[in-house]
Amino acid sequence: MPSSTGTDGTVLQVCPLLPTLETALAEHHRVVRLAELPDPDAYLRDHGDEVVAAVTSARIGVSNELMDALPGLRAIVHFGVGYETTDVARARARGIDVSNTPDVLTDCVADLAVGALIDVMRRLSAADRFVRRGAWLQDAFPLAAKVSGKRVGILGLGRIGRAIARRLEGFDVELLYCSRTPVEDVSYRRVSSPTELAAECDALVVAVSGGGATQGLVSASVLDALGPQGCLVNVSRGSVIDEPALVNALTGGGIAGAALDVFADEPRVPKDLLDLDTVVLLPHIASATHETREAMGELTFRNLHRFMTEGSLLTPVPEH
Ligand code: NAP
Ligand code: 8YV
Repeated sequence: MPSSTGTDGTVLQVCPLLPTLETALAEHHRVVRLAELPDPDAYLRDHGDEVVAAVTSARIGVSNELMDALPGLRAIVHFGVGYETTDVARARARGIDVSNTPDVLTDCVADLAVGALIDVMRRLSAADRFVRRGAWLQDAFPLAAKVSGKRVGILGLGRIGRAIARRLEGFDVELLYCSRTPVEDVSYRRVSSPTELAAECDALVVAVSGGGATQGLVSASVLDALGPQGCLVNVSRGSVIDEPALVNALTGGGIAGAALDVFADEPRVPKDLLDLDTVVLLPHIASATHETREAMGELTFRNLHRFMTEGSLLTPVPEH
């Protein structure tokens, strides 16, 4: 298997992964599964220097502590497009390459975002609960908000943001966006700040990357600008939204509703949201289809395999 540029060192699997990915990794490489070791600390102490590559999920990443315990580490391969759980600058400073799985999940995340937007505006989940609890026998379900023709703001017009916008064009929606860099080849209007975006739209869809730079980007004042008729959709990361401010806005009628696939402290969801009929709560499932997870697993494997055989990654994360 190893070539002249490759390596036959150990691959550390940091957390449980897709079963088909785990099988492929184990078939082609010497893999140690950290979570299955009786004493992970002892393994890292005695064998940490044998590990050349770590495979992990976007949710778990590689902590600084783990990175430090692997002096021979040369690649970190993420299953998932987000990689804010790994300190990439720190990895780079040590000469460690980092990859993720862009593009292959874009369609599914965008599909879910549009579904979530329609759900929160037309109140589909709430209407389903209404029927199930027998309330329809007593009364008609209250009217909801129209989706087609509305103004939708996309915060973060990257791969996923653009795919969401493309889908919404089919709903004759007026699209606005905010991202640090202007996107040249779209006709959507760019506004200069998340607050301005929220003030100008009926629904705000959050698709920025996570991490320190976007922490709390959707602040209390952004939610205030969205207003009592406005809806929020978040398929990005929970950290992007000031979650206590969001809970206040939702419980106090500051915004009309929210559809949330991600939370600040997953899998824990703020208690106050659990009984709110204006909120759609999803367990981080935007990429969770058979087709997309297999494609993510395949790309993860190809990154790792190429690194082990040729010494380079297929989809390295961009320089910042
Ligand atoms: P991407 O192509 O890198 O897009 C990220 C976008 O965020 C870029 O347009 C970037 O534009 C923008 N951005 C970054 N910082 C910003 C800021 N401070 N203000 C405004 N815009 C900012 O990544 P992607 O593939 O679309 O994925 C986006 C994110 O979706 C991932 O990082 C991940 O967190 C999340 N995600 C979630 C799920 C899920 O299951 N819910 C699945 C996949 C991905 P500028 O740099 O020009 O600002
Ligand atoms: C995954 C994601 O659910 O790709 C991402 O950044 O958030 C999702 O696709 C998850 O992170 C896989 O670990």
